Amino acid sequence: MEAAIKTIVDVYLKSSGGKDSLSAGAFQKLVKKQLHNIMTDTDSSKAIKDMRQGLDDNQDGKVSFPEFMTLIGYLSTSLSEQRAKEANPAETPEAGDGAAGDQEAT
Ligand SMILES: [Ca+2]
Repeated sequence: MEAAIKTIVDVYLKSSGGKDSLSAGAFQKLVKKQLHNIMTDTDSSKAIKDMRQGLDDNQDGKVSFPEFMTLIGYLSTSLSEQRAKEANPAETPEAGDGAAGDQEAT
């Protein structure tokens, strides 16, 4: 768990060049490089741009660390719902709206 937290912070700071916010380009690069297995649409620059705008609470065009954590929280929630569903197929809880689309072939 501690390693996971450190990884998030390290990856963020590495991508931002040590700054407290990610530029549009840096965010795009980070998502494509680090999140392409867990997220769908990472090939689409427009989809990433839309996502960035959705995360950008203060509308400054950049993704601050708290804004970035919104994405991590969202992905973690989606993954946890997906795993719970796989473990208990009968219960089928209502999933989120599906950003974590790592469907495995059955
Ligand atoms: Ca922002």
